[in-house]
Amino acid sequence: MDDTLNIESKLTEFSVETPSWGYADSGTRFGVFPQPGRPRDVFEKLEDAAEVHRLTGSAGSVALHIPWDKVDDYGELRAFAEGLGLTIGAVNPNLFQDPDYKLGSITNPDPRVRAKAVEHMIECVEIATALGSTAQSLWLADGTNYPGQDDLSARRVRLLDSLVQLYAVLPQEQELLVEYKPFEPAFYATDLADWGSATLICQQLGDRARVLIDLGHHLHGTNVEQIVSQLSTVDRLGGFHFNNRKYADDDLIVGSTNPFELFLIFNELIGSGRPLPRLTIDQSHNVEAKIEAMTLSILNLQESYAKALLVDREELAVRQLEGDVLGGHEILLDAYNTDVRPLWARVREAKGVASDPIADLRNGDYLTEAANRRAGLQPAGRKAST
Ligand code: RM4
Ligand code: MN
Ligand code: MN
Repeated sequence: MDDTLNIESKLTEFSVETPSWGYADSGTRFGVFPQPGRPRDVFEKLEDAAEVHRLTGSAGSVALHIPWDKVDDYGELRAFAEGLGLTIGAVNPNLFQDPDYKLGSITNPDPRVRAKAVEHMIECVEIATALGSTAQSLWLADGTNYPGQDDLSARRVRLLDSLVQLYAVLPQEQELLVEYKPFEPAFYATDLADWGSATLICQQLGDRARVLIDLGHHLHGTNVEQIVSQLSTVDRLGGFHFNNRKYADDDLIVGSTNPFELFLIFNELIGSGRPLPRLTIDQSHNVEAKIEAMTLSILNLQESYAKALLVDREELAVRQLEGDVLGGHEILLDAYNTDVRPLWARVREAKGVASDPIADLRNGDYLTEAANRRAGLQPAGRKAST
């Protein structure tokens, strides 16, 4: 077991990216329920992210989605973020909303559409460079709905060919994170459906291509912590999209449905002996209060991480070697059942942030002031991006 000081210094360093899209209005297929004070552009999303960071001390970086967060002047955006004490995290190209992408983006049978998609990915590399970001994070909606709709092998060739073009222009300081998802929006064959497919592609691309695990992107029963272990062993684990689900890609607050899985994931991350990969939240808050949802997500991540740091790894190894089936399991339960909230309150206080972030948010003025400031449709004096 790490000693207390060592654990506290690890907690102090703990850092998670929050997603710009998790602050904005979002909804289901059936409706969108606008919330008072919701940010109207990326600048206001950054303001909300800064509030979450002020409360938790672990959320100093914000992932962006392009074109949702497109602006005319990225120098201005970067300076604005830095002024709030934030950095820009991974840049996510959006390859799923343009009508041209109806039959896929970089695997589309039409070479014109593929070229357009590659061009957008390259544009995102340039945007990341201007913003000081160090990652492209790629999720493809590409796939087919019916057997025979397209040639599976031809789509695989197009996928690699397009990504090779992207990887060729990726600056040294940027990495490529490749996300997978078994279904939705494609319901027969998704082009990057699982961690194996994503790993093969990364291995064909190069060392800076790594797999990103989204907790909502597995079929039921999948052992996600074992995927962590597999990918860590071959140094292909690039990062996480944290959220929680009960059914499919529900994008609910991380740790809300299956906190034990979250703990086991951190247990594998720490057990791998490697530095933590890029940790990002990927949630969309439809009925819950967005800033509170994000704050609670960070707190749940903080607590899972602390519990996993408490695992007595030496004793665990002894019991595993002895073949003590439940002895090892009980070591994990000991750590999981520890109340780490006082520990985190101490760490946050030492960092000068809130010891009780949710109470601080609820009792503070930020939410009311944001609702007052953001009553209109368009932020005053700021031009909408083109
Ligand atoms: C997808 C996937 C991507 C995210 C989009 C909005 O399901 O998780 O990471 O960018 O949703
Ligand atoms: Mn995701
Ligand atoms: Mn998702």
